[in-house]
Amino acid sequence: MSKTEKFKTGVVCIAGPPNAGKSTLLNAILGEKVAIVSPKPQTTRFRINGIYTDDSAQIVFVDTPGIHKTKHQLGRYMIQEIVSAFDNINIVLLLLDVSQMINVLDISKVFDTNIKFIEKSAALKFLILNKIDKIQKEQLLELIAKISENYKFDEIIPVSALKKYNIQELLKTIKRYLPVGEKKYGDEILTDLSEEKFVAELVREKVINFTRQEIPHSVTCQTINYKVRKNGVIFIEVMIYVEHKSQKGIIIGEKGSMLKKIGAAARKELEKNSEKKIYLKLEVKVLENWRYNDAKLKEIGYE
Ligand SMILES: Nc1nc2c(ncn2[C@@H]2O[C@H](COP(=O)(O)OP(=O)(O)OP(=O)(O)O)[C@@H](O)[C@H]2O)c(=O)[nH]1
Ligand SMILES: [Mg+2]
Repeated sequence: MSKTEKFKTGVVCIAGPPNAGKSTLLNAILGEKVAIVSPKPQTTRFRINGIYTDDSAQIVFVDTPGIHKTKHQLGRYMIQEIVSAFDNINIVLLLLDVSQMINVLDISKVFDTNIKFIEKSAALKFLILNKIDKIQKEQLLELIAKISENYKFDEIIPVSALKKYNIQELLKTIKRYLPVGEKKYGDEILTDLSEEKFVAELVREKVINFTRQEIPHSVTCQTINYKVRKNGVIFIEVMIYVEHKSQKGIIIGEKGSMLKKIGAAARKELEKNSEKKIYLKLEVKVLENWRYNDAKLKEIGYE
């Protein structure tokens, strides 16, 4: 930063439909994984703040659940999480998956619900066209022309969150719009997500990736014990809740094989990140129809 430039700060919300790549973008910006990612929709269930700091700015990025219609209390909770992320922010990034848009004749089908939703926020609105690695350059240019004809955004920025294309350009543009301010967080602070919550999320990510159909949606995880032992080993106990008895059997698997696979994958990733020895104990419990019940949601941490 040159001496004449002032330090910028602000809050930027990442919103958009499920599976667009919002959490992947947050991780790409931070250069570290703080939000879980999966190819299945509705992975993120609550707001996660990621704090990006460099020499010229400190920006809080808020990852949110996907904008969707819902039939249950968990879905309503998720929608509330998005709406509450719109308070006191500078910019909303509406993130869309371009590969879902290039063959759509009437783009209003993709846009209208999402735009109506983000209009709940008074902040500036940037359109972020994600997954450009999946389409041709000509297709992207055509799409941008079509969008510009019909919609007004403060900026339109194409990126690939997965391949990390154009992320620096995105950051540069965001900084141009942010006000001058002072750093609120230490440089080393990356997220407001506690270690306990991150571990539970990571176990849930493995469950999502190893199971099919309704299971990913019916599962939630909660860390019920987290201790650093005298020998430096971290002992973590995570409860995996399912909605029905039959799902418990699927998660455990034959002779516990599925549970073992989930645990091993989560532990491996945790050990790689923390460089500490981790002992991860998983348990599975049935909490009948927890997604449909406010009291049960509260009990397992959705407050
Ligand atoms: N090819 C490609 N895939 C991407 C890109 N960004 C994300 N993905 C993939 O898209 C899928 C969804 O990514 P997420 O980051 O979980 O999407 P999300 O918007 O957070 O989804 P929800 O939390 O369900 O709302 C994952 O399989 C990602 O690897 C991208 O730029 N290119
Ligand atoms: Mg997500």
